[in-house]
Amino acid sequence: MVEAKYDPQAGPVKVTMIIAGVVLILLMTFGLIMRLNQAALIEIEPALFYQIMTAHGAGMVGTAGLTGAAVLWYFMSRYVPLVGAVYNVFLGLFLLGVVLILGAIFIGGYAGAWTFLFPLPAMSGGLWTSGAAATFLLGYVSIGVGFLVMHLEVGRQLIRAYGGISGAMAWPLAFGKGRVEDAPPASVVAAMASTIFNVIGVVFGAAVLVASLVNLLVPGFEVDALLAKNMIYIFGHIFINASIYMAVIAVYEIIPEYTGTPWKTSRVFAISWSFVLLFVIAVYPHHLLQDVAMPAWALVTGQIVSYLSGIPLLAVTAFSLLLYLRAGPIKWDLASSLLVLGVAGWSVGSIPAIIDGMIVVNKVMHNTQWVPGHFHIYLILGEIAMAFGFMAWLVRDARKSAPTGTRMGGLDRLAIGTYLVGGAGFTVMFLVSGAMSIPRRWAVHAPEWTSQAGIASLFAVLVIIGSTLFVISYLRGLAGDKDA
Ligand code: HEM
Ligand SMILES: [Cu+2]
Repeated sequence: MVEAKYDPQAGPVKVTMIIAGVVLILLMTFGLIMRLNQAALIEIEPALFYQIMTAHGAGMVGTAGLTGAAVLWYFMSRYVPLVGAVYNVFLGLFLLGVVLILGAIFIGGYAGAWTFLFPLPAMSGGLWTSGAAATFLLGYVSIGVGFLVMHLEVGRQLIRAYGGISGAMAWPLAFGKGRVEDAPPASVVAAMASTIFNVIGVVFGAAVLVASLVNLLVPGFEVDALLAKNMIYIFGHIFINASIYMAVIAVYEIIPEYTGTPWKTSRVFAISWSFVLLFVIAVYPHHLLQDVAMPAWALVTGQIVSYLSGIPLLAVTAFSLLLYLRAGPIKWDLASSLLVLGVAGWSVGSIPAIIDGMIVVNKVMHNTQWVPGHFHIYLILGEIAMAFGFMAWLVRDARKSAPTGTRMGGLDRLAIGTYLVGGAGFTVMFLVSGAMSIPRRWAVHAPEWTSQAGIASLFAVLVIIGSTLFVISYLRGLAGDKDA
C-alpha cells in the first residue's frame, strides 16, 4: 500500500471524526427520546417530537455525508495533491450549516422534517415562522455549497491525474481494450463515481432549495409540488447513497493492509461502478411510488432499477470482500471487524430496501416503520459502522501499544458486541412494527404499538453504549498518538 510519509490532510480529518463521533451519540440520544415517547415511557409535546425528528433526520444524514466525505478526502490525498484549504472551507461551511439548522429548529421551532417537502416549510399552521423555515433551508444551502467545493477539488484532481472522467472511471478497462495493470486504484474509481453523482444530486438540491426559499419570501412565486418532490428525492436519495459509497473507500483502502493483497480494479469491478453511477441516479423514483400523478414509466423504471441496483453492489464489494477474507488469515481488530460489519450491514439492509422498492409492496408498506427499518440497517450497521471502523484505524498505532498488548482487547469485543446486538435488535423492531402496519413519523402511538417501541428503546440504549465506547477509544487513541 502507498503510505504517505507526510500527511498534512490527517489533522482536519481526525478533527472531523471527533465532531462526527460526538454528534452521532447526541443524535442517537434524540432517536432514543423519540422511541421512548412512542413507547409512552416518557411524554414530550408532539411539537417537540417533530423538532427532534427533524434534527435527528437532518443531522444524521448530514453526519453520514460528513464522515463519507472525510474518508473520501483522506484516501484521495494519497493519490492526488488535494489543496488542504478546500477541506477547511468545506468543514467551515458544514458547521455554519449545522448552526443555522439547529437555530431554525430549536430557536425558530421549525419541524418540517429533513425532507423539507414543498409546501410544508411554508405551511406550519402557526408552529414556526417563514424566517425559521428560510434559516433551515439556508443551512442546507451552506452544507450543499461545502460539498460542491469539496467534490469539485477531488474531481478536478482525479480528472487531471487519471486522464479525464473516463480514465478515472476505468472505462477503457470496462468497455474497451484497457488492461488491468493500467487501471486506476479501486478507491479512485469509487471516488470518481461518487463525486459525479453527488455533484448532480447537490445541484438538484440547490435548485429546489432556492425555489423553496423564493416561495417563502414571495408566496406568489409558486413551485410545482410534484416537480419539487422529484428534485428533493433526487437530492436526498443520491446524497445518502453517496455517503455510503464514499465510506466504502475505507474498506477498499484499509482491508488490503490486513490481507496483504491490494483491492484490484478488475473488469467486473469497473463495469459495476459504471452501473452504480447510472443506477444511483435512475432509481430515485422509488420514493414516488405513492404519487399517482407520476408517469407510470418512471415508477416502473424505479422498481426495475431497484432490483438491479442490488447486484453490482453485492458483486463489487460484498463478494470480493469474502474472497479477500478467504485468501489469507486476517488479523481481527476493532477497525477490520467494524469495516467488515459495515459491508455486511449495508448488504443486508439493501434487501428490505429492494422489497420496499416494489410497487405492490410499497402501496402497503410505504408510510409504515418498515421504511425507517430498512434504512437504519444500512446506516447504523453499514455506513456508521464503516465510519467507526475508519476512526479505529486512524488511531491503530496508538492502540497497538495499549497496555494489554493485544490487538483486540476485551473492551473492543464488548463494544462491538453491544453495538451489533443493539443495532440488529433495534432495526428488526422497526421492521416488525412495519410489518404490523404501524405508521412511521407518528409522535404518539396507539396502546397496542407501545411495547414494540419499548423493546426497541432497550436495543437503542445498547447502540448508544457501543458507540460511546468506540468514540472513547478513538479519543484515547488520539491522545496517545503524538502526531495527531
Ligand atoms: C441509537 C440509534 C438511533 C435511534 C434510537 C434512532 C431512532 C429513530 C426514530 C425513533 C425515528 C423516527 C421513526 C418514525 O418515523 O416513527 C428515526 C428516524 C430517522 N433516523 Fe434514526 N435512530 C438512530 C440512528 C440513526 C442513524 C445512525 C441514522 C443515520 C446515519 C439515522 C437516520 C434517521 C433518519 C434519516 C430518520 C428519518 C426522519 C424522518 O422521518 O424525517 N438514525 N430514528
Ligand atoms: Cu432511494
